[in-house]
Amino acid sequence: MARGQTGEAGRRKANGADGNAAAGKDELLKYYRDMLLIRRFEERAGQLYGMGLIGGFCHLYIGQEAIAVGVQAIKEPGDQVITGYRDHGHMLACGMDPREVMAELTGRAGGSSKGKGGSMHMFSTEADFYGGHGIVGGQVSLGAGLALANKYRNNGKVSFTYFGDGAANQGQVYESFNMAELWKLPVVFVIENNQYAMGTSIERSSSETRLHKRGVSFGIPGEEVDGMDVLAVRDAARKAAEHARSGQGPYILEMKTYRYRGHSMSDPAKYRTREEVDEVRKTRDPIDHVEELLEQHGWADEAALKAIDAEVKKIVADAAEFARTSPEPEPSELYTDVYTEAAQ
Ligand SMILES: Cc1ncc(C[n+]2csc(CCOP(=O)(O)OP(=O)(O)O)c2C)c(N)n1
Ligand SMILES: [Mg+2]
Repeated sequence: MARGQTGEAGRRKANGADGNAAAGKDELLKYYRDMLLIRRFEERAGQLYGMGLIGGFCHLYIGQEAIAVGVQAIKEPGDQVITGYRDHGHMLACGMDPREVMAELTGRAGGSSKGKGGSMHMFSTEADFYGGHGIVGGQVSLGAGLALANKYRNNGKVSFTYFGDGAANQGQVYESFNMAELWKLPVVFVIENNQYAMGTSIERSSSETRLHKRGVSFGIPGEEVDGMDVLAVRDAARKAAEHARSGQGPYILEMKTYRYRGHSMSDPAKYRTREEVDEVRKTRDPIDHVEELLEQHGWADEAALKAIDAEVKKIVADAAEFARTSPEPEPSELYTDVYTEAAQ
């Protein structure tokens, strides 16, 4: 396992032993439920894909749930989120309707992009979610642009711009870093380092694998975070957002995480062993971790946790049914919502 991946330090911190990361009962239960919703939603999406109800690309977020949920916990209304194609979990964390997200996956009119965007192209400005982008690293410049707009409007908002370890090697990331620091833009760059870019490990593709150091030559501070620990994510995100919001410019958070499933839906997975995946699932799972904390504190017993799971499963089953029965878009929709009137 890569540097910083042992998880033990993160676990101790999450237990509040060093006084940094703690959460009350309601908060912890909410993080648990929100992460479980993403997991069950993604499991169901995988099934629908297998049944032929979803076509094209479909990148599941299973294993990385603590990141979207932990950052969401400290976001203020109006703070933007923008990410790549591994986006379903972010949309759910932002509060988008699971029905609309699932129906977009099945290409139906009830989907959030009216069935014309699919897995990688969903947006909801009401939920402060700006996509959903298929060009690796492309969203980083757009996220810096959102931050530029925030600064220009002096609205006190922060852009949370997510990208992967593979995207971290794209040139435009560094053009964006330069301008973001030069103009002190309110942006938090969240790198979801899940150790792999499609079929390539970070060790094989990166000369410097400590991605939080990638901002050093621009003067952007960065830190490594246990991305499997929702409380560590939340606390690091709070600190980074305060930095950005108070006019000090961008901040980089490297979230150490892991994706359990294949890159997309067909993945021969020759680049890692089954044992490696099993080991992470067994020892570092972000949902199991919160479950342990809840039990340790006596805040939820097995029956209470099962009830949450049942409630979440019901939401997901309802979303899947909606996604299966919503009609396909009318041919007349082919040219609608392609362009938009620019605001004056
Ligand atoms: C500019 C560009 N190059 C290549 C691709 C093909 N591609 C899609 S995903 C991906 C890997 C990116 O990995 P990472 O940034 O680590 O994100 P993850 O899939 O792990 O979430 C590649 C190379 C693309 N979509 N866009
Ligand atoms: Mg990756």
